[in-house]
Amino acid sequence: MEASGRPLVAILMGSDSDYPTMRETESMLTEFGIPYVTRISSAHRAPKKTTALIESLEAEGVEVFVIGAGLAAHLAGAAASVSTRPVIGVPMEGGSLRGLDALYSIVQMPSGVPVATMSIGKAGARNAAILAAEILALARPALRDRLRVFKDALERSVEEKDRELSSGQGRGAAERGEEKA
Ligand code: RP5
Repeated sequence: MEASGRPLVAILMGSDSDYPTMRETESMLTEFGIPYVTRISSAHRAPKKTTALIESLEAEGVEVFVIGAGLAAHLAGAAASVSTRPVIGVPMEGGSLRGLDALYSIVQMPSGVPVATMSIGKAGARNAAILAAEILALARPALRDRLRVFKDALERSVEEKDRELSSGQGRGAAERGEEKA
């Protein structure tokens, strides 16, 4: 699959202030070779533009929406109310409630309008890309192979950390200033 082909994933965010977090989604999609498009819209500040944008992205062939929003986050729910494609929501960290407001807003969808809600912040943004890849891989064996490679690498990284810890070279030892020469 070519990363530069027709976008299969649309990354939407409520504001440019969400971009430092949503770049994590972009990098993971790039790692999997999945073409994407990134846009800003706001369900609260620009509701008509938001609906039109989601409809046009769907008409252009986008298969999964990844949506980051903060505070009284409404963008993911708004997309899910318009689209029949899977919508994955990423709550932004920040504001007075440190992202709990966005988490509750995105996860507490009424019956009939599902949004797959990730964890708050950058981990959620990365996981959103992985979940999008897993959805797309249902019909794309080559992408399934890339996901297998990714999961195997993840497993190896844990083994490596365990080995480093046991040999006194791990991050914990380094933080305590006990690293062996
Ligand atoms: C939300 O309001 C956006 O998703 C953003 O997380 C938050 C704050 O937006 P700005 O005031 O930084 O534009 O709609």
